[in-house]
Amino acid sequence: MSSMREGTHTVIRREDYAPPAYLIDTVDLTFDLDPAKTRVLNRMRVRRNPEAPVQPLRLDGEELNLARVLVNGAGTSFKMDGGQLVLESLPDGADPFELEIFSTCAPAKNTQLMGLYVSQGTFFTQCEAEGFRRITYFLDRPDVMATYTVTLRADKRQYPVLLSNGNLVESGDLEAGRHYAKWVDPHRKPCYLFALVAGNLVHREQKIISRSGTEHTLQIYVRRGDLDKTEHAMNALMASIAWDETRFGLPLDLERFMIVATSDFNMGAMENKGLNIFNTKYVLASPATATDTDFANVESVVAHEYFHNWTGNRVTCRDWFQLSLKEGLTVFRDQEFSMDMAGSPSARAVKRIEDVRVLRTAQFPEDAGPMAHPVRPDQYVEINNFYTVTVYEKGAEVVRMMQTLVGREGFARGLKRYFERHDGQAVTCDDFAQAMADANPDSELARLLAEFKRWYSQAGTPRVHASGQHDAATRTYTLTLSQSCPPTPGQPVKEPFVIPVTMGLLGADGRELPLQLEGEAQHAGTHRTLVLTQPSQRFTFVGIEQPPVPSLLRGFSAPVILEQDDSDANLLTLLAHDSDPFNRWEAAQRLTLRRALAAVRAPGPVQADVLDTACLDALRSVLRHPELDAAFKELVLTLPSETYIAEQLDEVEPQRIHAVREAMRSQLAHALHEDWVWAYEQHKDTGAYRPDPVNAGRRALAGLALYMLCLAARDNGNPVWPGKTYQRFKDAGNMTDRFQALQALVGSGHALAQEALQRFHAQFQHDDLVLDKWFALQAGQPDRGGHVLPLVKQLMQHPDFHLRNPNRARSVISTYCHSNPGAFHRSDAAGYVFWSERVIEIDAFNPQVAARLARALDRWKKLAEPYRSAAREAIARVAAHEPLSNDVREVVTRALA
Ligand code: 0A1
Ligand code: ZN
Repeated sequence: MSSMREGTHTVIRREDYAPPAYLIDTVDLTFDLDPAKTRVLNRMRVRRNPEAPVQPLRLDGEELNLARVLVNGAGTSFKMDGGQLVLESLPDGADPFELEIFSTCAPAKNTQLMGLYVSQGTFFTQCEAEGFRRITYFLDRPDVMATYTVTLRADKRQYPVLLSNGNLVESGDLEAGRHYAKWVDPHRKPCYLFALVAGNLVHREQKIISRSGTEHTLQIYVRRGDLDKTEHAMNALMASIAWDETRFGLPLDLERFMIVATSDFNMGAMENKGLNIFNTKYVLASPATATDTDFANVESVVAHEYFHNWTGNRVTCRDWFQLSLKEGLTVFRDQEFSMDMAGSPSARAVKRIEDVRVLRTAQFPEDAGPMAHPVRPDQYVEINNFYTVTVYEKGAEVVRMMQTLVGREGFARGLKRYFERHDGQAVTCDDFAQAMADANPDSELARLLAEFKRWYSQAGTPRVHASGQHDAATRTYTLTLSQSCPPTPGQPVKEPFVIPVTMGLLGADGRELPLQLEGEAQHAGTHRTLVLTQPSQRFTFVGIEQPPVPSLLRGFSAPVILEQDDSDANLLTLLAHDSDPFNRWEAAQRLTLRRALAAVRAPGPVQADVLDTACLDALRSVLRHPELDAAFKELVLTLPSETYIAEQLDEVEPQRIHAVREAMRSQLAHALHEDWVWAYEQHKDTGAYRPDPVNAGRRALAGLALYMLCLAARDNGNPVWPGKTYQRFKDAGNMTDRFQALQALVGSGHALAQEALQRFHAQFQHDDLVLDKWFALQAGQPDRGGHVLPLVKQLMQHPDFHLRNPNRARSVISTYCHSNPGAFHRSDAAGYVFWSERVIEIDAFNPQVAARLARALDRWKKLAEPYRSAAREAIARVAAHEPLSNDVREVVTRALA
């Protein structure tokens, strides 16, 4: 099968790392681009690595046709071993030699989208993690760094634009209507950062002068017709460049920085040196076609890829186990950038809440399931399976905790030290942590470095149990914090973690109390960070007259589950008064979660009144609050997701959770009806479209209000709000308002939804990214009597559905399997059967996309019967299928273990 790896599913282990036997100093590549058969001439200067024992040179290759191998211009003997090209008789000694390899590949047949492939008539590459070996034979590992010269030759009419990393040094015409371009990248790089693009593209260009006075050219390449959707990405790029210089002193090190968009891409985007390649989803945005969320995503992904230019490219990973070295750090940097761009403290908090929501709904389940792995994994079968929320988002939390322990300035100092030491090198997570600690020798991080690094080596989400005791006689409050961490695959026992717990104490009136620990000469303000290092620790605060209300883990200062059985009264105080907006939001989440869990666990049918008056009143007062921002209100008024509720339970009955959450939503819709009307009227007009946090927040709240009003109308049969919603849908001046109105109609199952969906399709049928939303909205809608699965099957028959396009496949299939638990977990098992069929079908041409879909049943062991047995059967069916990629096999094997 062409899409299968040639090797078997060997386990790669971190402890087996050995330096490369050879080093490659320069690479000179010449491409004769042809979709059916591209010729690649690869001339390398190679030498033995003095640090490694003498051994044969083994070059990685995959799906290549080898034509010629020359050493110093002469033919040489070689053998093939499991896809590798093995050269045994190479010149002795330390002198470099010239190795020339000529091979061909077939980009048009490359459906995996790894290596060199064709999308809509344009050539693209994707080399991370191990795609370069699908272009030429090479030492495909990140610790082999070389300088690249690349010549591209292609038909001039079909491929007028020829791009690669670095600077264009030469270009011109060739015979037979062909032309060429020669690019030189002055920076040494690992091959996973190689890129080329050839096609008929147009571009937006911007010249900028950096702080040091050098000029740079920024370009964004897209298909003709998309140019008017690139302004936002260009602004984001300029803002990212300015931010990295200001906050960390890191300048752009290239004369030319290019972004190219493709609609066929497995992931979000890729940080190839000087030539980032993006999924169109994260480049293109216009008010008419993109929502506020899309605008925010474009900004943060552009920033993320740009920040990799230092964290990832200038300093890269020694091996793929160190992936979080670049990813955790770069996610942290893009999160900080977005917060700094957001401006106000409240807008910063909104961003933080959104990030924590992702962590808790995606990473926590991963850390508790069969694919759990440390931020720095110890082993893998297929590295593509480890581009995970653990490596990315939990990795970012680990970096954030370092910043908490050394302070913002200390962190900038640590990053500076890291680049002074390691610029141009391929290093490890240990090297990063060491630089941070060494630059902050008096910090808690330096003192506790070895223990802190358990965050890199131990998987699983720690639980922190908090209990407090007030002593009126001594006027003290003793807070006991205990930690534990459940076993994860291969790690039955855990050592204690270093957990920074940022906190405050509130009086019953909501005022913040001064925090003075026993033995301290004076108080340290009203907000401080306790550092937990032991299984259990006590902290005694003095001068506390009354039992206080603890506000713990402010800003979500550590990626842990906080177990705190404080009273509803305490939560209501925090919701009303906490100076930390994160914990204010968290108080509302805990209040509603508590009620949801009680209703799920209660015997008998789900009752309509899951939320009590106190809870509804508290939510109402947030909604009506004169000072709080709309964006924050929207987050508080959004109930915990079904996935998050499920995670709190030992045994999951997905249909009951769905029913409880729907009951809560409907209660909110009715009990707060007048308030929703008010909220909608107050926030519905945001004037000329601007995607800033204030305006986006107003739209988000208006959108939620509209949804609630349509939900209420569904129950009372009043046509007024659906009618108004349809009108708003038709008249909307931007995609956010339009799509929210459409969501409200579809989500409430109103008859007008069909008309609106048809109209929307007719209006946007030529815009792929908008059509993705149209598909996803339908596949993700609340289930009514099992109607979603047949609809999903029908959507797959739609002429606009293309299984081979990852965005489109995800918009229907992943939305259904990953994001619509109420519709996916059917008691007749049809959802799981559908899932298994799609995993197998997609695996035959794109293992990466299939393996991600395969993760939808990760948490099957938690399911109640009959779901559990049906899920196991479906997974076993996938596991038994032949052939199966290493990617999917690793996921299903671990799930069944
Ligand atoms: N390094 C990229 C993510 C990425 C990884 C693998 C890919 O292969 C299809 C593509 C992109 C990032 O963090 O943005
Ligand atoms: Zn990244």
